[in-house]
Amino acid sequence: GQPVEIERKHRLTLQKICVCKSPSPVVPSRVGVSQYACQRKTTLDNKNTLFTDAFEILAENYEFRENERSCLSFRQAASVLKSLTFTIAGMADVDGLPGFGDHIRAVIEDLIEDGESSKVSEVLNDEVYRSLKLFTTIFGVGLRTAEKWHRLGIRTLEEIKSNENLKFSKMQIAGLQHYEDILGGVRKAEADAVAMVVRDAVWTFLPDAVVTLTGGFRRGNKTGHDVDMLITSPIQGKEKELLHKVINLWKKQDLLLCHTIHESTMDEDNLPSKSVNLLDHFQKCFAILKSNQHRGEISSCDGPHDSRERGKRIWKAIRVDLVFCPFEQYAFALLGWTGSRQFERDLRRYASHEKKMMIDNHALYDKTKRVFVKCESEEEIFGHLGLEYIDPVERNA
Ligand code: DCT
Ligand code: MG
Repeated sequence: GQPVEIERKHRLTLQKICVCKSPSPVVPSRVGVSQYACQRKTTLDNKNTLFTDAFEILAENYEFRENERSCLSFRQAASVLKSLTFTIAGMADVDGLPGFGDHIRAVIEDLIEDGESSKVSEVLNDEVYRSLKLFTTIFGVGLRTAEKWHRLGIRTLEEIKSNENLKFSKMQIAGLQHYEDILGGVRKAEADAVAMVVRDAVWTFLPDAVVTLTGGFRRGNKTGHDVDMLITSPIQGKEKELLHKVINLWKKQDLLLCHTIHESTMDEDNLPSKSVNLLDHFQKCFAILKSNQHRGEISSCDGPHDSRERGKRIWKAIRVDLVFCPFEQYAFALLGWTGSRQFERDLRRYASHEKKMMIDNHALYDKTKRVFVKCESEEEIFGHLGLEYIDPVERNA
């Protein structure tokens, strides 16, 4: 790729990115283990689930309590352990690993000695944690709503559903309606079937469109919580027309159980962004689709009540995210939407701290040369960042 002139629009976009600070001082790393996930290979073969499961519970609790620093420390530590090719058996194995401070070491010590951690048990028994965990698994329910419901004394799904004073968004109504289906997650075969339905719909209107399954499934996961689809068109600007056409088609086919559209905020850099909690400026759609359970394809058959009352589940509700990006940003969007979250976080941190560059889902900016670096593939992006290419299946940080 050739460096290109600074485009003001992109520069402003990049200035808004929050680059996470390293949660703990840099410790000399244990033989070759980098503090950055984008310099580690992390397959799905996690040899340290005992520790990483515990860390993820503690991190989530810190997230609920809005202790960002501790949350990140535990997520980073879990991520480091996931990349190891051996199982931690004693405290000496942890020496020199980047970011392993006293709090983290204490939890590891407990787990090595007793096979369990009192801190984790405490969290799992904590009433606030249990409520927030339960409520935030409902599609459309964020931390604020979950906290509010907990403060109102609500503790169970039944209490939510039967409370006549609560007002629900359309996403929350659908989230409650299809709670079990969504909680059950998505299998790879189901994701492939949904990907085909998305392709069919998109190609009806634009046969040249590029439609890619991203997220955890691109990293080789056998299951996931949703299906992430990235869509672009080599014909400039054509992708902009797609979403509304696809939605109308699916409505006619009776495939849509719920959808929310976020229009692109790419051209609104001069306005205060209304979408601070979204990770990029692309047009996107968060939807729940009907997926056929048996034939492995989306069905437009009966409604849920008819089929379920007869004991035959004809379809399953599946969470789908559609993201539409301009062709010249495709490589960045693909890299961003492939994840993992920790991998993305560390890619941004690495670019900023080690290379004086900024990367987001739209572009790569070289702060020294003051240019945007054009990239047509993920390989090129890694190259420009001076990183060895990491395959998607090794980005499970
Ligand atoms: N992503 C990110 N930051 C966010 C949200 C998402 O970097 N705040 C990226 C990383 C993964 C990708 O988008 C898709 O997100 P998810 O679907 O939430 O994650 P996943 O890895 O696909 O995992 P899951 O199996 O839970 O869907
Ligand atoms: Mg996903």
